Amino acid sequence: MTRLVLVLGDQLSLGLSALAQADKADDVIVMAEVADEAAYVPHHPKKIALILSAMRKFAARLESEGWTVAYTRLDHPDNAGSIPGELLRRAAEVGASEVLVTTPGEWRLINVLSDCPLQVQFLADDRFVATRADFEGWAEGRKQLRMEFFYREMRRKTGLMMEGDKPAGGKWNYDAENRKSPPKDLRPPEPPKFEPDAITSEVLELVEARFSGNFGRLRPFWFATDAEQAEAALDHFIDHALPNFGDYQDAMLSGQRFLFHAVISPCLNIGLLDPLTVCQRVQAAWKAGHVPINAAEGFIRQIIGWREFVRGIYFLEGPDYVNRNALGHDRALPALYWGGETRMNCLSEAVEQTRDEAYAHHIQRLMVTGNFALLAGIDPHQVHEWYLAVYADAFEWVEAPNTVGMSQFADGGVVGSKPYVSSGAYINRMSDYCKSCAYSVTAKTGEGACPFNLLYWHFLERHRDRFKDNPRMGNMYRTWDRMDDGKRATIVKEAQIFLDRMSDGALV
Ligand code: FAD
Ligand code: DLZ
Ligand code: SF4
Repeated sequence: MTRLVLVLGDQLSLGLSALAQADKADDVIVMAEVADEAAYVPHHPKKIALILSAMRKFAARLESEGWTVAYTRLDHPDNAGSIPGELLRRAAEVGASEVLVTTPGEWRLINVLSDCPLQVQFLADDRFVATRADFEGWAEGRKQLRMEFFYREMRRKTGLMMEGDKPAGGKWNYDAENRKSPPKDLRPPEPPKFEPDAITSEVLELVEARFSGNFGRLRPFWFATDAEQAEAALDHFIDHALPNFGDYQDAMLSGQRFLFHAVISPCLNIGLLDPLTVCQRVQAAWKAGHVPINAAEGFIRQIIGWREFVRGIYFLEGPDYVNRNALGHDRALPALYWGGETRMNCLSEAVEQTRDEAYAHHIQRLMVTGNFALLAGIDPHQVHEWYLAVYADAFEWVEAPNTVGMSQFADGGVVGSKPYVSSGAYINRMSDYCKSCAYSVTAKTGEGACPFNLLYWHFLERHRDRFKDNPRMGNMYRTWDRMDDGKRATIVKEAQIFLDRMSDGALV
């Protein structure tokens, strides 16, 4: 009996569990470009183009390997507009009643498929190092879930950077050697840029016609859209950027949008690269003496540590996770996040780069756009929807724990033990943004004082009851409490004036 095998836009891996369980001779693969998936947030046009182009190329690859693929294009007149709608249409066409699917990376789609009147069989997504059961087992009975301890388990499980049962080089973590301030003359390599081929060019025209109202520049479009290009991007990263990855991991420089980052998260998240293979390649480069241990370990930690950890949290915490708001923040996301004018150069740089590239690196996301939203008390759900929309690598299983948890502390401390907040001093140390800013990073109050300086203390004061006894925040409160009353009152008043002006739509 023919079954349908659903392959979603972020499941473009030949080793996918649904394909491994399917029968090439009898089953029909369903792939569909649908309006519903393009509409749950206003995705960046580059993200939509990446997914549609990669889906079309993957479908062609499957056909060339002998699979029967029922592929629906976005502009096809019979397109049902949703994933279950397309499944029902195809089921009627081929006389199928059963569907095989690798479990989607989003509760929304899991629920939609569970409610579909066909018989849907969910298979584990085994493109990760830890299964959901592994993570649940690790988490059980622990008061606090900390990435570092989970990461060590993943090192043991994979054998990556291990010498027997000991960490390579004697330490689990080489971060003390990372995070240098960037020198002025730093010259990072550019990531490789892939010229759109015929398939991608056709998709670009479609996206231009349908989604030009969404925030973000479609062209130039240069992302890798198939496994071969993704492999070439990885090779380039390992050869040219990885050796300096650790040193300048937290640096931010105007005009240097990628620094020594890999820019492979879109490929990893849609299935064009396998995370374990990527880590093995990085380990091999270290073993061959091409990269220092702090770079290799730091990079592998991001993938088998953070990436696996946040996925575990997303599924452990359940569908309501994206609605958490532990700090009760309710200010509307200001227009500057959608490209509205701002005098704050750090935000202007991060948002402009996001608009152009559908990419910003971790510290821009965490310590510029995320830090500001948290300090300003923006509604975390609006912040979550913004991150889910604007980055090419954004899928809820990875985006939500990073945004709702790590960046906005809206989960009350599940992902992180303290909020990631900083004044302008941190941004000034790690970037050159402050040099060209209308505000002064050294001014703490008064005309032209850096808004991060005001909002930082305002945040601590607003949330004193929650954070005053947090051992990792004691120093912050001691510094604040040592200031004289007059200065503290001025800071709180000026911060409030700033927030009111911003919410009134004034140029800030
Ligand atoms: P590199 O800096 O070169 O790191 C290598 C790889 O490690 C990345 O490709 C990624 O797969 C992995 N990685 C690094 N940090 C994390 C992390 N915190 N969580 C998960 N994986 C990580 N990452 C996404 O893939 N999708 C998202 O939607 C996403 N949203 C984020 C939202 C916020 C508020 C923050 C603070 C971080 C978010 N991240 C997200 C994590 C991180 O910023 C990106 O993975 C990284 O910037 C991708 O660029 P890169 O490939 O150049 O990464
Ligand atoms: C993000 C996205 C978009 C924009 N379009 C499609 C699509 O047309 N068809 C499809 O199968 N998947 C798409 N996706 C990816 C899904 O939204 C993704 O599979 C879920 O968010 C689960 O991670
Ligand atoms: Fe950002 Fe403040 Fe520096 Fe301006 S001075 S770039 S607002 S941190």
